[in-house]
Amino acid sequence: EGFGPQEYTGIKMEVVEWSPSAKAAIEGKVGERKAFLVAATLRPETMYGQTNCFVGTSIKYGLFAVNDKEAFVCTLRAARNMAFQGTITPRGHIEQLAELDGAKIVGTRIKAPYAINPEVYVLPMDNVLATKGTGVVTSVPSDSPDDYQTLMDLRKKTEFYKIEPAWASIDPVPVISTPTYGDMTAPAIVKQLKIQSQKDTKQLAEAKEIAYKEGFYNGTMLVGEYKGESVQDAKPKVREAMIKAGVAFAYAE
Ligand code: A2H
Repeated sequence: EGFGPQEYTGIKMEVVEWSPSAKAAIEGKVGERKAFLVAATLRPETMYGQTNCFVGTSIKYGLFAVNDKEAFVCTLRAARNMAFQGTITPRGHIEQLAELDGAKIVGTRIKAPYAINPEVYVLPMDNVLATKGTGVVTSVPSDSPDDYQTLMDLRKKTEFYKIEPAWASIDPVPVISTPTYGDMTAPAIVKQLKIQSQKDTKQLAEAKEIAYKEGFYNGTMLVGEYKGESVQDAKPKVREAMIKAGVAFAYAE
């Protein structure tokens, strides 16, 4: 990471059906608003390949009013940033409608904008940082080693992670091709580095670095409006299109 602010894309994942415990926590508090989980990503061009979304089970989230029509689930820290960046209005003011523990959000069904699988589930991830982005991570296992390894861990131990097998059943979707790793870059690098679980954080950091460079500099889009274009060209275009469509926004920190 360099100096100065990191420019993320905030992805709006509308809640289709709350998990029972999240539903109880927000009952009567959302009003007429649509609720969204919001994920911060550096790779908006991969959103076609979302298969689920991750939260940290011991992270505290809030449901924050954005305006009269919308409410966002994210950390208080992120809501503050959004209020100063003018995403949450009025500028500089935040209204928390409800508090939500990460564990309670797991099992919520949400829309994944631009994804080939239009609806996905919220799942738990050990390595979500409360101090980065929104605390919500949209999962693209084809191109993110962390997302891929976590999804594989969850599938192996659904009881331990307190999830239903169906919530983790969507397979990685090929969205970008790279010359070295083919159309499933993250799984190939995870295999090459012999990563066994999401606890292998050192190797995962290395895998993330390799996947990011390979995808960004050598990747070609396999799907979507910019199919056949380089990732470098497609990335800003997908970002702008998503923002224009109202399913994403600029988020910096
Ligand atoms: B990226 P950087 Cl396909 N805790 O989005 C842990 N990880 C978080 C996070 C948090 N609170 N908030 C965001 N992230 C993830 C897509 C993606 C990402 C792909 C490939 C690589 C990749 C789908 N997940 O990131 O530390 C988000 O995952 C590797 C660069 O600010 C976000 O982008 O550099 C990325 O980490 C931001 O990480």
